[in-house]
Amino acid sequence: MKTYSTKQIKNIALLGNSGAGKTTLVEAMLFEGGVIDRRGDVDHKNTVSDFNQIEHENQTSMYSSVMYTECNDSKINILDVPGADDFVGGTVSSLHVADTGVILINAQNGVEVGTEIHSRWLEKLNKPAVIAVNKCDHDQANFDKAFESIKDSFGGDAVLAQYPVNAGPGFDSIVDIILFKMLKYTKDGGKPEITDIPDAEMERAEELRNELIEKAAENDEALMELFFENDGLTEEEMRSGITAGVIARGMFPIFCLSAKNNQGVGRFMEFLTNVAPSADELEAVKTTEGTEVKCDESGPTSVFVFKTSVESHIGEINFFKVMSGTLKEGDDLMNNTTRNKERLSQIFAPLGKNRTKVTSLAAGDIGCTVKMKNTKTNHSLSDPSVSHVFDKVPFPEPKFRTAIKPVSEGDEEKLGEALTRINQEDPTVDVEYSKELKQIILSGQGEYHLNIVKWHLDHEFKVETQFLAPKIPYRETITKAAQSDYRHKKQSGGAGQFGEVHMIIEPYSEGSEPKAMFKLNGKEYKMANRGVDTHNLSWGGKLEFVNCIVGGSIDARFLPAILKGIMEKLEEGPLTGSYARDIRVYVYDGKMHPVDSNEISFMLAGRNAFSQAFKVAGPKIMEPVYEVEVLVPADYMGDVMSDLQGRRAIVQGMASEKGFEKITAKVPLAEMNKYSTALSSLTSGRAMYSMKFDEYAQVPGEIQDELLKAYAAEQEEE
Ligand SMILES: Nc1nc2c(ncn2[C@@H]2O[C@H](COP(=O)(O)OP(=O)(O)OP(=O)(O)O)[C@@H](O)[C@H]2O)c(=O)[nH]1
Ligand SMILES: [Mg+2]
Repeated sequence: MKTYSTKQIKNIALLGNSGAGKTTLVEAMLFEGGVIDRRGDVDHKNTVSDFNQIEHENQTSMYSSVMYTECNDSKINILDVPGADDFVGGTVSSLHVADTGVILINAQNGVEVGTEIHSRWLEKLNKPAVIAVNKCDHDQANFDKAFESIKDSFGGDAVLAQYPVNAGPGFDSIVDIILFKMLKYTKDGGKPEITDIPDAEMERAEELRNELIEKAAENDEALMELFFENDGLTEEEMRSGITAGVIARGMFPIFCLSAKNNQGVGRFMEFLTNVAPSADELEAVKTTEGTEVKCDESGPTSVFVFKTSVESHIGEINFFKVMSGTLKEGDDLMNNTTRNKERLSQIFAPLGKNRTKVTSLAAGDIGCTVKMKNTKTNHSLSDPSVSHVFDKVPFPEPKFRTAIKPVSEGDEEKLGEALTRINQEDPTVDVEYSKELKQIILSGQGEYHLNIVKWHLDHEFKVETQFLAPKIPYRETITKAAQSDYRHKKQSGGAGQFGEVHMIIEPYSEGSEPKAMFKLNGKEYKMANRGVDTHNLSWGGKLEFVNCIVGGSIDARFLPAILKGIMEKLEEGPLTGSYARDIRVYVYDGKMHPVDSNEISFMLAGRNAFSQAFKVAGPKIMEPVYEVEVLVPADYMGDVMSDLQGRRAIVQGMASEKGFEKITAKVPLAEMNKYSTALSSLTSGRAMYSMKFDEYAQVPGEIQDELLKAYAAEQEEE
């Protein structure tokens, strides 16, 4: 294959709800571009894009895949993504490097929840988009209704560039507003016969042309003037206006297709090559340090790796976008993320599970390579003369968690290795061995997502596993001040042990200052503050240690031992054995023995004094609370709200957003178990949500009692 220059390269991500026909459209695009000579079919499990066994079994895409096709002396890199939100990782990484999103809409259903989710991502990443209504041949196709739903969702910026004359089983003709012609196809599609627009369609076509021209001119003042001067625009002028409109996200032109019958596909590709922006037409990408990197093929080479996959027989394949310069086979680049050198001895244009060897790739192009030593998703590489590091793919936070363990005990290590590999290929799968919970916690985007992970473990890694209910990482803290003293004394032959510690503990909160005086149980305690140490605890929260020793009652050299004793107790809170946090300790008095005092004695005295004080300081269990955002169609609002209330949610706000109601609430993690499944069945899959950790909050009294009972029972069992 020849090396295409930056201007000849268009990177598109195919987006839209599951079943819209993205993978089918890829087949038609590759066929039209002469890259394949026979179109495969999702139902026959022989498409270029869906090449994984699990995708064949489910007849749906689960991973993003990258292909190229050629048309009009241009190269179109196609990123086909899964429509199901469980596999959103592949969508986000693809969108990160795409320059235009093509939103495919099923003419049967119009805008669906997957369409909404993908358009929100496009908006978030500020990427231009065009819309294509597919399945115009389907007997249930209803183009006008689909168009209405597009208008509801995208507003007046969605304008028709084409419409089908006869959507439905006999579909064969499209009126093309830009060409101002009619395209007529045979049953097998391919090249259309181009005819004049028939009289019966003329009025509608002229009206739409005016709308399109007005919209195209809206984003370009000079064009607007031309439009008024000449009472219209030429095709060439219209194209530049549409490009400007698309780049500014001020315009979403709509096309129509039958991907299955290869109707409208060639013309759509031609449009993409003429009008979709190339990478250098978009705002220059900035490095994490804020340096602008021009997408210029003559600049220093830099690439960004957006995807890593592992293929049997080949090993790791890294997919990248050339961010600047021209990458040549054999180039030595510096991995600026890991600071090791990499040689890209062979470079390829990816084509599903295959690839075509190339000698160079210009800025803006997408390629892949094999046999890199230590390079993975999200790494930036460059010519050593620059050290660009690009922003990472903004993968969403996990929202579904489960505990996982191997069925046979000897498989722990194998499971660990397999999960590490899975995480490298799909960064939205999170694995954590929690020492605290004594569980391996697997998190992902939904139950379906994690079930597919389990399938890979079973079938590819041959580790049989089971899912268990995940434990909640509770915390313990105190709610009031308490005093205690403890003397540790041991005198049994040989060297003795002696240490005595007096302390007061109180709740710590951010910004609060140590007190100078306490009145507890009718007694006054003066605190002479001689130094404060604030420790950030690795499990969150703080411990503040205030040295109030006067008159040398305890030697300064024993203070670290006292602190160590307290820390030990913090790691295993007295209520449920969970980590404790947010406590201030004042050590204000004590006693030493001239011979027997040593570190061990003070560690034990400190630990026991702290434990005693903790128990009378109004100890409370805290639980992690997440900020949850739910987007739900208005009809389901009531059901979703009452479900949330049943989950102890505290609703923070409600707002309407593009036909959806947005609920923001704080919900305890303990109540979010299997929420993705519950929400989906409550709303027939019409809602979406995200969640992120917010804070630790005290659990209500009755739940604390339950947890204490459960812990006591657990202790008895052991
Ligand atoms: N009638 C008709 N069927 C189509 C058309 N395009 C795709 N299909 C069928 O629709 C089904 C789904 O197509 P896919 O290409 O897998 O859809 P997708 O958008 O890739 O779906 P996901 O991978 O699940 O996101 C398959 O059975 C296709 O054969 C079309 O233009 N007309
Ligand atoms: Mg697909």
